[in-house]
Amino acid sequence: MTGAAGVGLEILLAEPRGFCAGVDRAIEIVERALQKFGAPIYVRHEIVHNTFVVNDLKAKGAIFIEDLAQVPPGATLVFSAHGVSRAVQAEAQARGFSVFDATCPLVTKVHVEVAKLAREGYEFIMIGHKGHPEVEGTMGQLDHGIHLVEEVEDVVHVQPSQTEKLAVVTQTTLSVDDAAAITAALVQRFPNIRQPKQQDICYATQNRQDAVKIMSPQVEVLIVVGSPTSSNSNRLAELARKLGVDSYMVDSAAELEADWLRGRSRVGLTAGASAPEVLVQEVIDRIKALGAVSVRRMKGVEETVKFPLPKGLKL
Ligand code: 0CM
Ligand code: SF4
Repeated sequence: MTGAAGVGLEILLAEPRGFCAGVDRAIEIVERALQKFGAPIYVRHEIVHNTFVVNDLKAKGAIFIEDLAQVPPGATLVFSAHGVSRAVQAEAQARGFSVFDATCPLVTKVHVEVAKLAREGYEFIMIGHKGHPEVEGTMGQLDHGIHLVEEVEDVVHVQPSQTEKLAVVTQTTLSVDDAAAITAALVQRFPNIRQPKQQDICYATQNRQDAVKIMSPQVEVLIVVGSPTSSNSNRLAELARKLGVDSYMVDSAAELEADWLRGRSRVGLTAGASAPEVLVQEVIDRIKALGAVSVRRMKGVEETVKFPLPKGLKL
């Protein structure tokens, strides 16, 4: 015991945390493609937003690119879990790549809804973060007619060409509460706006935020394992802060600072949907080395969602 942390420091472990079904599937697609077709396998964008996962797959022979011009003719290409625009799909086809689509089925569901409602003449307001690959992919399902709002303040400025047939769609990994506030502002401005039957925010995002809400009153600080690029991981740290709890994101155990735990008696620990459990265990070991004496698992909903792999990847 180094004495850095408070006496008798306890770790509370959030449930659920870490990998979701879409991330499991996306990583499995790259691993199977490597096993079946051999290296290199090209992957458009980080397969999921996690440094450890990306480095691990790079070591196994995956090459991550942003621009399809970087992919040689005849190569095997995987689309990331965040999905791609129609233009990217068309370019991959035109260049003749052998494509495996690791887009999470819950993102594809949003794409399908956009295409269906567009055929019925709808225009869209998308709630999401500008520049995020999922937003580019979903907005890129149509040539025009999707307007992005990032916060409540944007709602007064959005200018659809008509308000009779207007629908709202969202990125899957948003803050549930922020998305609800933006949706409420949209409904106030456009009372006819159509909302999805079931929210576009996915079960994994919802469950991990719910777990942080339950945990926050019981801890003095929350550590979130996740990479800086990961939207859903960032939302967990942000949520804890909104609830008055100091919160820090770490990409690996090495980033955890002893000062964060000084004088604390309870630390919460969770992980974004793209952060592997091995990193959580390394963070636990590091907090123990700094003085934690016990780990307690919170009760939480059990996740049983599983998505099938695309055809052509059976080993
Ligand atoms: O969307 P986000 O940035 O949270 O992506 P991620 O790779 O961290 O998490 C999994 C997903 C999706 C879609
Ligand atoms: Fe799919 Fe949600 Fe996981 Fe993203 S976070 S991959 S949308 S299940």
